[in-house]
Amino acid sequence: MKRREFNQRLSLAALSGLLGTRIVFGNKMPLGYIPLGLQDPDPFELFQKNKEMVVLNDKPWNMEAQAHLLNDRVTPNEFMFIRNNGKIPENINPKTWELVLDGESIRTKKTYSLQELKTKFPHYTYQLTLECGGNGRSEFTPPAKGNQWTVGAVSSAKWTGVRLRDILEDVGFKSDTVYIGYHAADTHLSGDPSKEPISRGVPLEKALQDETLVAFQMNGKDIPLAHGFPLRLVCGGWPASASGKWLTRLSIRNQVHDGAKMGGSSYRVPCETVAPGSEVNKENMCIIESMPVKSLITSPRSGALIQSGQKLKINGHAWAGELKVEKMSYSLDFGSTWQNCALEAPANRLAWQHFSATIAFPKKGYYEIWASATDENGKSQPMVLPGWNPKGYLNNACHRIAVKVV
Ligand SMILES: Nc1nc2c(c(=O)[nH]1)N[C@H]1C(S)=C(S)[C@@H](COP(=O)(O)O)O[C@H]1N2
Ligand SMILES: [Mo]
Repeated sequence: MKRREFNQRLSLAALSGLLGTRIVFGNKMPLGYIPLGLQDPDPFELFQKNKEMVVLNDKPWNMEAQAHLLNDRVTPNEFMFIRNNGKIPENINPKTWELVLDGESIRTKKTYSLQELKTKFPHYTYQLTLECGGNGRSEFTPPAKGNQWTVGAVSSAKWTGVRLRDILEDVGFKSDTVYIGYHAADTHLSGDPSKEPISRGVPLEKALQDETLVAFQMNGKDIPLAHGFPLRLVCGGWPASASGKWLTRLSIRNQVHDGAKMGGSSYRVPCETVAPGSEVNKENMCIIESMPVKSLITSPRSGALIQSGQKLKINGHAWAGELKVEKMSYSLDFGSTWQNCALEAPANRLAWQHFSATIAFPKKGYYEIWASATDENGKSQPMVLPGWNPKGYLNNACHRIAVKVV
């Protein structure tokens, strides 16, 4: 056998090993060719995610958790969903990273280095719940386009940074200030440098809240790359699209920010309820602000088998955007009657709240456990589906798990 052939055979075997299956027609593959299946990075390794996370899209990367993965009180990186609209920036250098403050309503335009931000302003740490506006989209009918999130596009990590308010007060803003818009270093999928993948923000009142951070740490470490390293805006309780990752610029606007994905039907819902499938005019679409009341049973996972006569402890989290969750209930009979769960206070404002209950089952058989939270204004979750909207946002239907008592 010629040495060349021998090499190719060897590498074919090695490549098959890496792919986890044999390469059919591998003998026809050009010498030195790397199969596409091995060219894409493994996202679990790349982003240090748990293997049970679910990849919804790779261009751009979108990944969600499953309910049982979100059992921690504070979400660790491995279970945090990733929602990207563009390409993650490359070659990030935190030593030269800058944050520019500009806009029509700024008093003095200013640029801070990352180091300056960290040394000039006091640091604060809050646990902040971030839920994608489209979490739960997969359940809507007629279906809505976009990532088909099930229940796992929500997280509640601890964020450390400086207050956006302190920065805004340092640069000074005029009395006509309406909105703070963010700009970031990620790039548009088209490759067109004049386009931004996303540039949203929040009204001044939200920007001035104690918990609105320009963060440089998540769970006590540098923010992981996929979640906005080295600097990120974090606005807990609002659709997570308001929390700009890879933050490079904040614009103090004298109008509602008009960056990418602020207009049209992006992160907007009909101002008034509409019939499923309706066309809605632009003027009748309102920007999503505080997220609605919602909860998730994170233990046990759906499909659990319970021994007859044994009690089952369930637990999970509940959150209600800017509001507190006041009451948490579960139902064993498809929503006919409800029992109270024990509900803890949040670690701080805008953090989710932990709940638990111990359930005794009357007899053997199939059950569903439905969970419903009620916010401090008395609003509860809808049992099956909330109001339909063109982009499939704000599905806060009761989370349900199946159990069998055997
Ligand atoms: N720069 C930038 N910021 C962004 C995004 C993005 O694509 N680019 N996606 C937004 C959306 S839609 C969501 S839901 C959250 C997701 O945050 P995570 O990936 O850290 O979970 O980031 C928001 N901030
Ligand atoms: Mo999102």
